Amino acid sequence: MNLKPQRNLVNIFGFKKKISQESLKLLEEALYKSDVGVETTQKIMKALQEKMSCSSSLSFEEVKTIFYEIALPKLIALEKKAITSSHPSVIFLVGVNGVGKTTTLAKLAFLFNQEHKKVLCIAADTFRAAAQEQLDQWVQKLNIELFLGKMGMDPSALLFDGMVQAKAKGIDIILCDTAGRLQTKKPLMDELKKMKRTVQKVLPEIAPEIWMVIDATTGHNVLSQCQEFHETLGLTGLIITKLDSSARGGMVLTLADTISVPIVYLGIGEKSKDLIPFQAKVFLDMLFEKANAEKYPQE
Ligand SMILES: Nc1nc2c(ncn2[C@@H]2O[C@H](COP(=O)(O)OP(=O)(O)OP(=O)(O)O)[C@@H](O)[C@H]2O)c(=O)[nH]1
Ligand SMILES: [Mg+2]
Repeated sequence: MNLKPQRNLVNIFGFKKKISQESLKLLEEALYKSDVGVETTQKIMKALQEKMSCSSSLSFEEVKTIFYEIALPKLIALEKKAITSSHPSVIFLVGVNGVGKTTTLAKLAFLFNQEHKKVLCIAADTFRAAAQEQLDQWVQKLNIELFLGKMGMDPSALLFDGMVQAKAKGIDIILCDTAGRLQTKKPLMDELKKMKRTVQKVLPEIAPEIWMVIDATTGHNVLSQCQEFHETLGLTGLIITKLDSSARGGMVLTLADTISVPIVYLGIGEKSKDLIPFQAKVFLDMLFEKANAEKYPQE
């Protein structure tokens, strides 16, 4: 069998041929290369070895069954109902640069708007030129309310004013965009802490949701990024984006091995409808069947 190390599980398991003892090593390599974590990979390899001690080769279905047995419980543990019953819900999207925060914010606004919730987006990325216009373009297209401020202003000050307005208008869901930042830049991380405290100044009874947006193509750096953001802010959810373009979904299993923050949504494209709630079984099916992506809503 010609099993080249591949970058995604679709390609690893996309073959329908038998797996022999010799090809197991290649399979292990391929799992690592597609960012499946060490712990999960070793468990899978051990289970495959045990199974193989009884027969000289394994079918695709047998390998898939073992993978599901090991990965599914881990992923089910990461499922969470996205929105709590608090009113209003305040959701921050945080993360490093360019992962898809603003796009995901627009997708969430679209989703909640469709559920007939009153949504306000707060454009609190006052750092990157054009960040506010980017969000403005999205919300105009979707006909959703936006609170804007001046470039360069303190994002907490902008947030405070936006929160006061949201409270006065009886908004159900407040979505707050933030500027991308590296987890190693302490002053910028402190700025996010300050923003979190600002929510409690206006709505003392509300614990904001802090969702970290992660680009599926990030690779191993994702762990240190996630851990730092989690330590600083107490993340309450993760959103994995760009699963359509990379299919490196194995990194979700690495996350499951090391961090117990639930995954709330998956980004599967650049359009407003390309956001799906995280469901463990659906996600694993997506990894195994390329065609499955077509089953999900597209514009
Ligand atoms: N293919 C694909 N592209 C995405 C997805 N989500 C976001 N993008 C693209 O990723 C790029 C960056 O998205 P932004 O939303 O600007 O990312 P950001 O995190 O807000 O960036 P900064 O504010 O600069 O930190 C854009 O070209 C988006 O269209 C996704 O799920 N799939
Ligand atoms: Mg942005």
